Amino acid sequence: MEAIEPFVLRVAAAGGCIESEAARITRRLSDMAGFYHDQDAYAAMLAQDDPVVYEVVEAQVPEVEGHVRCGMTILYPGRVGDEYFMTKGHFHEKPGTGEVYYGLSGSGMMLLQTRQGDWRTLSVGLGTLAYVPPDWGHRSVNTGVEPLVLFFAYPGDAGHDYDTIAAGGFVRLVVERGGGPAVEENPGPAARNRR
Ligand code: PAN
Ligand code: ZN
Repeated sequence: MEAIEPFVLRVAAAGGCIESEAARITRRLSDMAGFYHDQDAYAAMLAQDDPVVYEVVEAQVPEVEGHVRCGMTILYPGRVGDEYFMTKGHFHEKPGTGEVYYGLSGSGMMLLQTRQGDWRTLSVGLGTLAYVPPDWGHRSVNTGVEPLVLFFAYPGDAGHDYDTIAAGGFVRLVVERGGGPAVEENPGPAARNRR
């Protein structure tokens, strides 16, 4: 296994900041074509602005068995139509690899589903540990008004399969109804824009 020096990262909940050696990925609205169910709302919003939807700050840990990849996701508040800002979501490529999340600020939900279509939701946010068992696809959703900041840790060799979710989405959506979040059936690509 590749050896690295032990290290600490200073994690600041409010600013979502990890100092020292960390890679930062920024996902803007324009990076999320096809992910939101209301494609008209997506296009209209993008015509006005291209906000940052989320950032991932990840420690430089080898992507091999035995290491633990870790970092944090900063998911900003907002909506595309009635659907709250969310991460793309993925399955881990390597079967049998789970993940732990811990909420440092904000509030939201995690959508989970298996490749067979079984699904769950978890409340996540400040002070909540969310356990993603092996083989459950996962997506974080910010249903609050502050940034949702989540620390995460997962096996170094897990790998990421984005294609499955990009193609079919999750079977449930987290949408705003009457001022609060509701979990609804995803009408699917055929029903998009009919709502
Ligand atoms: C997290 C996610 C992070 C961003 O590190 O990668 O929250 O979500 P997407 O990767 O779905 O865009 C994780 O679950 N890693 O395995
Ligand atoms: Zn993951």
